[in-house]
Amino acid sequence: MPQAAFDCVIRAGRVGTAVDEFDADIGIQDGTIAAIGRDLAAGAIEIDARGKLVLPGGIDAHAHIEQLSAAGIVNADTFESATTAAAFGGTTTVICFAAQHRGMNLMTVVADYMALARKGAVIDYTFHMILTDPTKVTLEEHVPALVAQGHSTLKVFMTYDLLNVGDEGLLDILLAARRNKAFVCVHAENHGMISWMGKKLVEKGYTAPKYHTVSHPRGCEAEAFTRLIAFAELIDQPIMIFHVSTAEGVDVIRRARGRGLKVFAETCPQYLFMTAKDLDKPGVEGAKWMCSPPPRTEADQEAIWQGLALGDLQVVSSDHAPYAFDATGKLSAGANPSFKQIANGLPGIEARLPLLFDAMVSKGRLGLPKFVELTATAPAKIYNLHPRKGSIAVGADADLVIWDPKRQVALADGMLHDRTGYTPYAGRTVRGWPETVLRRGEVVVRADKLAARPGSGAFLPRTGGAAAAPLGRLAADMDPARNFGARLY
Ligand code: DUC
Ligand code: ZN
Ligand code: ZN
Repeated sequence: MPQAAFDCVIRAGRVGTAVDEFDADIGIQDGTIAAIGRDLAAGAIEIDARGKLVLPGGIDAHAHIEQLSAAGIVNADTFESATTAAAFGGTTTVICFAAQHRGMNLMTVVADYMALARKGAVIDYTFHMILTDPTKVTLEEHVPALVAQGHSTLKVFMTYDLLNVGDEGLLDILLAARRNKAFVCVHAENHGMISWMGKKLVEKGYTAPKYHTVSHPRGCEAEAFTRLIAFAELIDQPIMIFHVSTAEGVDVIRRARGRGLKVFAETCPQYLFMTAKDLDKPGVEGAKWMCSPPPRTEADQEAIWQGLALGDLQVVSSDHAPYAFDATGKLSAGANPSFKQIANGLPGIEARLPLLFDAMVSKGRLGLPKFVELTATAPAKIYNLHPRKGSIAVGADADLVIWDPKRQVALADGMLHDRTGYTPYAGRTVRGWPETVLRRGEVVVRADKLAARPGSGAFLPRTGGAAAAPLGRLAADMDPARNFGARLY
């Protein structure tokens, strides 16, 4: 028997990238793509992809996994369950969080999350480091050491009593990022408005989950974006604004980008497919749709789609933040909590790509190349995982998903692989489903079965890369040539 030319050949699929669509075979050797062409020689494994789409594995750049909240609740998933759910949903790389809480040593925090991922992950992973305690030691010793180990994004909260770093803390973090060539991702909402509205609502007895949406007035997003952008411009530090939910927020970002600033932005399926009305359910049922920022209106959805179309927003991540609808999660404060006592977050790591495929490819909104761009290529480029990840090219990791564009799936509670037991998209039918998933050339999902060992996911060390590089446009107040010689960097 002649020796196979490749470890694996995916044959006769319709290959899709962020720029092209073409019919081809893909030959895989030693975990990477070795050839793309017609009538390739045999593989030891042959996968027939006729009638199917072969797309890059998804990159989910925002997922909370096995993460401890400031209130002491651990989310529902382990690295094994969350990354299994991700793989079933066509995602082969995840960027999750190493979450520092106040008083914690960042070095230890990162080591602990790394150990959890090393043990459980079935897909490849890398981290954003959440900073809630930007002490001198954290910023001047730990951040440089961790960046050198391949942890090159800092994530910051501008809200939450126990997480937000305040204006000066944020400036310190932006400066530390600039010094270390790291990137900064931000949860940007006005803390005072949220806190004040929350108190007023609860005081007057408006405690149901739907009032969570009212407690995050839409203006709190545009205000925080504007302030954050002013800070980033002062420091000359590129930023990523997480989970954009409002039309006004999109507008602020567009104007900043129009001035040439390196402001990147993300949204999530919950802001494209859900509205505040989803939280209007009897009793505390609406808690299942509670996330921060909250879903808004159809007009906001349209504005966000437009922002994606125009490139003002570049990435659609899940913001997977899974809490079960029971005493371990959403109902940890009892059976009838006020919205202020309910953990914020939704499961979404598995449904992200099918929902977007259905909207963008099956129904045609923005089309297949844009689907690939938003869900794989752009996050790979922005987070400096490209060209290893995020596209289909010779030399790239063979992270490939074979989609059945015709398969219709009715989403229902209990059918996905995370451990919340529910999906906020229950009752929705999507067309197009990730059937076979390869991670570095290995089949990890096939015929609705997982074939990957926990811990087989690889850590992806990263530097900040091009997205994190400052513009070199010094603000006058930071420029010794224009600030009477003060050296502040
Ligand atoms: N922000 C997130 O990014 N995820 C979950 C909750 C939150 O507020
Ligand atoms: Zn957030
Ligand atoms: Zn998040």
